Amino acid sequence: MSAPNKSYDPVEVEALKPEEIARMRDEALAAIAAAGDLDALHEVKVAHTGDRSPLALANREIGALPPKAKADAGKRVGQARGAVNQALKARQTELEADRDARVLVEEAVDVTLPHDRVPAGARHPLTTLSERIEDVFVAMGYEVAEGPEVEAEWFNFDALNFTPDHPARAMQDTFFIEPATEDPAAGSSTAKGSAAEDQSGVVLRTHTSPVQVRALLDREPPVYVICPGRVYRTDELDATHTPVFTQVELLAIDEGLTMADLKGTLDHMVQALFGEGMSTRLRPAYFPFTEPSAEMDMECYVCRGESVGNPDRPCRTCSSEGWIELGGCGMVNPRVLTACGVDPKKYSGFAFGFGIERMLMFRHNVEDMRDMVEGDVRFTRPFGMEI
Ligand code: FA5
Repeated sequence: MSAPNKSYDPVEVEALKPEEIARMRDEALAAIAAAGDLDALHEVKVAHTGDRSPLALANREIGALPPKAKADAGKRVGQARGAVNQALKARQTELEADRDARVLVEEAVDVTLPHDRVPAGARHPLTTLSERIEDVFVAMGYEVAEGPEVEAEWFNFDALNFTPDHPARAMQDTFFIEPATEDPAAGSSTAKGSAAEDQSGVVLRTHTSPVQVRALLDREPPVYVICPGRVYRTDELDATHTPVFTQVELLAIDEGLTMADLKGTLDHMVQALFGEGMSTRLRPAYFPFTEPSAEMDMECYVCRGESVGNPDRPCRTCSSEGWIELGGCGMVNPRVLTACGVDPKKYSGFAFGFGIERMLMFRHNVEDMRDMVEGDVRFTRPFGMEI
């Protein structure tokens, strides 16, 4: 028996010829270079490196070759496949970089462009409520009057018949900007143009009542004015007090005005603001600038008094008292009229003043006054859009 003929090594397999392998490789490289995006490259990859690709099929032929031819063909196919894979990888990196650069441009956000979701603003409920109150009186012929928040002590106190030692002037209640000049000779005259007026200190007004005085000095009677405005007191900020709050003051001076006119005006106001049939009541009180003076209460607009003595129907708004305290009022003290140069024998009148924050509290069930001053839109938003 003869030994195997090792010199016999046929290489005549068409698909493995060097020029054929080079053609397959070049076709693959050309297709890779021509792939314009990652999807196209994926198709090229499947076509030229997948199981049914020409190079993969050629690779399968190698196993049938004799050793020498197998080694040659294996090397050729291996090199061709290596070149194709390397080109694929390089093109993949290139196309990914292109895609990333394009996405950056296409999906860029221009933060300077105007957008259409700017929330429409609205005014604070304190402003809109005080304007609603003004409107009630403007409709009746009243004029809106204003005065400075930094006020002469004379307007804030003296002209309103506060004695020099009245406790409200004390540093604990009043923010003083400048103290009064001490001159015992000046006394405590409330007369306009007196030495006392000249030596008056300067305060942040503690109420809107000094606007009464300014209105009387600026106008000839009859005078009908409504005066909204910000006032200041040295109160701590808590659930029911704020050192800066809003008052609305009303002053009516004419011939023959009486307490009945005051009562009718108050009733009209609460009916206009809280509904038909509402009424007010007056309780004796003291203010230096009104005589007689009263605290004014309005009927509870929620329970209309039905909660009083009725544990089955408690009312949070009035604490089951049937009445809600509004503020102070009275007939203008003749001494104030005299200080403003108005003849008290000919003219009389009434005034009232109340706090808007407190009214906003009971009108809208606001439990804490601090919410009104903190500027959080979650508080103001439920009041809606009033421009
Ligand atoms: C006055 O200020 C008088 N000028 C009212 C007046 C006018 C009486 C005209 C007679 C004639 P009083 O100090 O009571 O009165 O304040 C009126 C209202 O301001 C109070 O009823 C209350 O609603 C409100 N108020 C007082 N202090 C504060 C505070 N710290 N924070 C919020 N509201 C306040």
